[in-house]
Amino acid sequence: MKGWTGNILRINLSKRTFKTERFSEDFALKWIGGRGFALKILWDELKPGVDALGPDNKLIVALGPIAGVPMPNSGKTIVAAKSPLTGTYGDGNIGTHVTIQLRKAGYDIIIIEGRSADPEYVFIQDGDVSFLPAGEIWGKGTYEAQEWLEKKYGKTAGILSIGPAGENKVLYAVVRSMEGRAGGRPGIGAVMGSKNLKAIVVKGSQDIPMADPKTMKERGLDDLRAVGAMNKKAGWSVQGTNAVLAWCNEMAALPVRNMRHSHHPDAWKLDGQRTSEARVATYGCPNCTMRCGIAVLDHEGHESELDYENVGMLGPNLEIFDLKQMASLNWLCDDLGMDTISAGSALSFYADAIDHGATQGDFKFGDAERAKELMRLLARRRGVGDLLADGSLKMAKRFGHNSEAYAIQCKGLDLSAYNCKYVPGQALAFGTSAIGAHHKEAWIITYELKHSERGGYGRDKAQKVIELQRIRSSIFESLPICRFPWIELGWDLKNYPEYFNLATGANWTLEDFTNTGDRIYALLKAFWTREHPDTDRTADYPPRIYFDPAIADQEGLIAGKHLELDKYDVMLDHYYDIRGWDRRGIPTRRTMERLGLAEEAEQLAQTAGVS
Ligand code: PTT
Ligand code: SF4
Repeated sequence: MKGWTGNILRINLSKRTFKTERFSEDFALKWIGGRGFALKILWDELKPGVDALGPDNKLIVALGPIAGVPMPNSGKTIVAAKSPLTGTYGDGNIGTHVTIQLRKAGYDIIIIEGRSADPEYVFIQDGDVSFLPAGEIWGKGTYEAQEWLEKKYGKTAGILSIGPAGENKVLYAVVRSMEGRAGGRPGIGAVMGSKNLKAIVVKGSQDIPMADPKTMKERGLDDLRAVGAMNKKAGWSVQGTNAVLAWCNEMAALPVRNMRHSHHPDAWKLDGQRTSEARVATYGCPNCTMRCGIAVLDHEGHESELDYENVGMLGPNLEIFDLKQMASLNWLCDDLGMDTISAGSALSFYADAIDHGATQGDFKFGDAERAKELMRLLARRRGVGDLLADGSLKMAKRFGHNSEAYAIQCKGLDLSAYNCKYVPGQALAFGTSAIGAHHKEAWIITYELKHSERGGYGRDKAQKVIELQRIRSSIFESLPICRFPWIELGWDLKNYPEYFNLATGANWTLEDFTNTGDRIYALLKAFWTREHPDTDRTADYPPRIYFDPAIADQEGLIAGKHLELDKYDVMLDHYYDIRGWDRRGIPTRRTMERLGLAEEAEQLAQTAGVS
């Protein structure tokens, strides 16, 4: 086998043991790496219904054949587990030196089982693992933890750590790396915390295996330079991801006031021009010549790295338009180690629920100081923070009073910062995302608003969502590799099979990837179904409030408009039809068999009673 190391490092924290296992070439070719590997391992090794925060859940760190090789944007790692937020497979894609160091240590996958008796971190060096006390950094923020570990192991050591939110099992706690990076929105940081694991540190000294290392190196270095030059020319690096904020506001797709509104006259105060003017530093992932993380100084003087999702969810969504205050909320999320999107959504839902009499409390939209206090409380599950730490859907279930309708989530995961109350294709992308509402599965909104009829529910939109889910699940989440050269610069998709072939010696085309993407998506939905046997098509609906005429804007671009359920249902049927899933949204046995998932179809039938 070339390209992959073929090695899995299995660590058991309860027993303080580790061993190296091999995976087969068949497994590698069927699942590629990253998400594909993590999904198949969790499907095989987790008992249905396992407690996501119990010792029997497993934390997976997964890479693939071009992860860490010298080529553009190859510094990404997948962190995955059964999610405590959604109760199904969850993952995140994080830029980190772990990508390079783990491959150099001779592994493509780490499986972490059990639970340490006391707070610990693990240090992996080539084939060896040490279990070390984390008492000195337990309870500390991720910036301090990273610094402490960097002092011991050096700046280029691979480090993944959690903050107090992960330690206290906030259901949307993330994993952090390299000060600016965060991954694992569906609570992968909480799973790490439930294992009493503060950090994973990796160092390796071997060569990354490649079928054609000479061509890989020459082409990789040329392309790194070329992508850097394209980036400069495109001007994208000036504003980074936050360039999209002004566009969302203009198109009435901005999250404002728990997504009740879609445009705000003060939004310009937080747009890409303002954040780039305030830039004091730039962060990035390894092997990247695009470095997109723009940092500004927050209200307390910290460097806070802003991306569009963070600005959207902590700014207009909470009606906070002071750049420094919004940046403080962002810095807190990073330091405490929790997802900015779900934290913003939990706070906006709370303010909305108070407004609508579903609960009582002292938090209002626009109150930045109280928002900061609430964040500190929730990361430690103190007082009302204990409630907020469970996320908007679980809060709504406790509040009742029909508040579930305005918990802005799908399958338990809160929507990223695109208000799609009148963007049906993006609503379908969020609804059908098998890990919950994450735009990384299918970011159709720009295509939809530029190239098709706004408010249309045609089969073409279902087709486009599937096309994007295929590409993203197989190429970007499973190789895994950053998607920005493709998305932002139009770097040709064909580059990815070509690099894959240089690494593995295979002869794959884009079609081989998209077929694998269908297999991955079917197993993702089967995973959801196995964990939620009473599932039906409503699991693939966007937040109910989008169908309510009462939230239609009074004026502006989409005045009087909202999603229509009967039309959404027709579009969803198109989606199921193209995928070969039944009308409840479950992959049929025939489809699963066609995708090489006969065994998994049988297991699904036995555990979830579907046929
Ligand atoms: C990602 C999600 C995103 S997507 C953003 S901003 W974005 C938020 N970032 C957070 C953050 O920061 N701190 C924090 N405490 N919580 C955060 N939650 C949100 O998490 C990120 C970039 C970005 S910035 C994007 S779009 C792209 N995402 C990619 C992806 O998903 N797949 C892929 N193959 N390539 C991608 N490239 C880009 O990576 P999750 P990162 Mg991320 C600080 O983790 O769970 O997938 O959620 O990892 O290394 O920070 O890079 O406008
Ligand atoms: Fe990381 Fe941004 Fe570079 Fe992607 S473009 S690899 S997210 S720094």
